Amino acid sequence: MAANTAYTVYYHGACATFTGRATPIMWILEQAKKEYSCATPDTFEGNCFAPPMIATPTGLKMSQTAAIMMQLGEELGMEPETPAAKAIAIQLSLDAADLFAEAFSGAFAEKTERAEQWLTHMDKLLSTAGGDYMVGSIMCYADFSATMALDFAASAIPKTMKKFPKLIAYLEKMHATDGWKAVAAKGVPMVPPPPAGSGVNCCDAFPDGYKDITPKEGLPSADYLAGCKLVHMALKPGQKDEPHEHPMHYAYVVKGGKLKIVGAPDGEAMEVEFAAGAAMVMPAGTRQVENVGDAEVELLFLEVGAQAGDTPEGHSAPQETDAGHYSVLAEDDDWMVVKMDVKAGEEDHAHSHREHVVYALSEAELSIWGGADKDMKAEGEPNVKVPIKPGMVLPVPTGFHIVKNTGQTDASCVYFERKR
Ligand SMILES: N[C@@H](CCC(=O)N[C@@H](CS)C(=O)NCC(=O)O)C(=O)O
Repeated sequence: MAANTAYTVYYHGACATFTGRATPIMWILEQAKKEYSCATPDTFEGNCFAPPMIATPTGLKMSQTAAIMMQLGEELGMEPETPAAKAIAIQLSLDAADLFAEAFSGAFAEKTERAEQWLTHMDKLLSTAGGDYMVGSIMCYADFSATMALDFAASAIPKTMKKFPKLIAYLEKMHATDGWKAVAAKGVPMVPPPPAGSGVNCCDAFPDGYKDITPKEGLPSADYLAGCKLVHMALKPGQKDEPHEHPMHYAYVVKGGKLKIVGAPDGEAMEVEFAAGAAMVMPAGTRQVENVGDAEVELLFLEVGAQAGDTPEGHSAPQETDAGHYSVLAEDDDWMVVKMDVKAGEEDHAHSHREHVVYALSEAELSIWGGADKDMKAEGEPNVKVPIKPGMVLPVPTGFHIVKNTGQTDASCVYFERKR
């Protein structure tokens, strides 16, 4: 019977869905052009606690990623030569295992300082190595150990990683190795599939805190707000929602407070003090939000889809015709968040809107004269009188109109409007 010359790597799902800590083992075996196969941990017969485990052609069976890498480094001729360099490689392999474990636990999302300390340490090892690699001028097994930790850091804490251009350049070099490329070609991610919350919208993930308030009746057209969702979020102090995903969205702070947002804006955790009346443009992404302040926080946001909609002919935006009544709080090329404040008895000039949705912040009575003629006179009876109260959502048609506050109290509204 022919001797078994192949290695076996035992790991979850036989490395078919994610390669995890088995990744550097696969890199080094590929780099050394060794034959190997992957198997599930339950088929392993040996005295080991947790995957990854390996079985080598000589019958050796072992676990612990760092120890496996040291063993393979020696066995495959990929360890440094001098005792001093060998010692540094051992340290680096163990450092990398610790760094990976901390990063993988998600702890860095909250402890960016700790993440930065780790990366500073790795950067120092590289800078003082006296060559292009972590332990000098020749690549060794510990470079693959370090690459696992740094690759993971680059995806988990990209913003912190960007502060270390030398580490990024080092990773680029490691990504050009045969070993790294051969594993990449398998198309299996290093970390398990996306976190909980991906693909689940906020209203389904946490109905206690998020309500879909997109207007459903009295719509100006059948395709009004197509692909958009107006959401009202209210989180009480101490309340934490479930992971969820947002498309691109635009937010307005109805009631301010302090939120901890995990996953924003770059996959890291942020504690943000939201001031009432502020607005912002928010990128798409997976989030989990906790109210870490002592007041209820209320946010309003419009999640948006593709751009669609008409621009009224001779468009005349109210923030230009009536800057005293209308101010743009946040905007990008596609949408804007606008605040309208019209005191009791005040009236604005004829102006026009693209598709927009209005949320009332105060109680008042708005009288609206609608019309396509921007020179029209606001005489006679208004087309509509709308008694507004806080929380009311108004689907207003695209086009020209004049607004007058015919109530006894000042009117405040916020609206989200397409910009093209
Ligand atoms: N220190 C070990 C950690 C091993 C480990 O945490 N393995 C994970 C998969 S990457 C596992 O499945 N652990 C199961 C367990 O600890 O019970 C190593 O670096 O290999």
